Amino acid sequence: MPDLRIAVLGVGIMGADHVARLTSRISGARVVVVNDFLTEKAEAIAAGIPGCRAVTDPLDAIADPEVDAVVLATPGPTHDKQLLACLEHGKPVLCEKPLTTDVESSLEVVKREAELGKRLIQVGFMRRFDEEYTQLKNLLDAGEFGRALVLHCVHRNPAVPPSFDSSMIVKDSLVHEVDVTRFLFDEEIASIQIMKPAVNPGAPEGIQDPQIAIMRTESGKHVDVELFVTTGVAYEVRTELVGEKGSAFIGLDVGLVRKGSPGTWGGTITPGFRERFGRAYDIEFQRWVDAVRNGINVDGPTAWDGYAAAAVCAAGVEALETGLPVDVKMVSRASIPGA
Ligand code: ISE
Repeated sequence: MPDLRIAVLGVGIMGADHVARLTSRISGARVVVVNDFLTEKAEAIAAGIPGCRAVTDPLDAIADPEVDAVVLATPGPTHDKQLLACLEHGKPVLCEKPLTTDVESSLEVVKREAELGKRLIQVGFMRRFDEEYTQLKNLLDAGEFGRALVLHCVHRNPAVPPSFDSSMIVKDSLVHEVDVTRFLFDEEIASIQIMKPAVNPGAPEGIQDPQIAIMRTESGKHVDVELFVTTGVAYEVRTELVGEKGSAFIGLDVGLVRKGSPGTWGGTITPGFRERFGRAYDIEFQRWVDAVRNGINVDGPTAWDGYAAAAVCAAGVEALETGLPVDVKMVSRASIPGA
């Protein structure tokens, strides 16, 4: 079977990482086109890959007859137009989160894909491919914990880009726990509240950091998340599931533990999400490439999952402003046949 010819749109930190991954670790695929609004950057990356060229317009890259599938790592606000173009040209696409930046355009994308009658869009919620999350999900589905009741999560970043504001802690960071909750529990999130503890004096002026999110699923399960994105320490993502027959913890980051002098012991904490979830990204990409080559196109979170996450985050941003619990507003999945 010939290699899948991929266009990677957006070669910032994440996109460049995906180009490297596809070029060196993923089998059955090669990057034939790269695009970025910084054309020189795209050209420099293309120059380092045999048979790869830089294309200036992202829509031309999607339409290119020599491109079989697309990876979107462009800024979120450009996703809706690019996703619709992928649908129009029948190109399978792996779209980094968010699906789009607002609920309405996410729903539009879901509907347009459903009208086609075949799935083309996979959303890059990489935690679903992490070995610890997969293990937790398998144990839960096997009934090992009995009925799941509570999820306690910690999501800490050492730092975030200067463009980050309080609402991005919800839309860019909490969105992962939103997806993890839906993935583990197989149900929608019904409401969300955000508490605002005393602010970290080291956080940039005006940012509400940390935040505590409290979510409730449709069946009444409780999820709490500490979000703290300016710790100055390292990358920490922990999840504890509590069920009627026991509990389990993932994300302890326990690698090698060293004893040293004078009288200390310890190890290292993962510096950032690319290191912490590097293996998950590799698994995600290999499975996606295999799915596209086999004509299935999607093997992971769908456009619907992207829409559901957008709906919860929109309610989260409202909750951040009001301090009150906010109900999540979503259309029913059954109302869009094929979604
Ligand atoms: C970033 O965009 C990610 O997706 C990381 O996984 C998350 O930990 C971080 O908070 C986000 O800004």
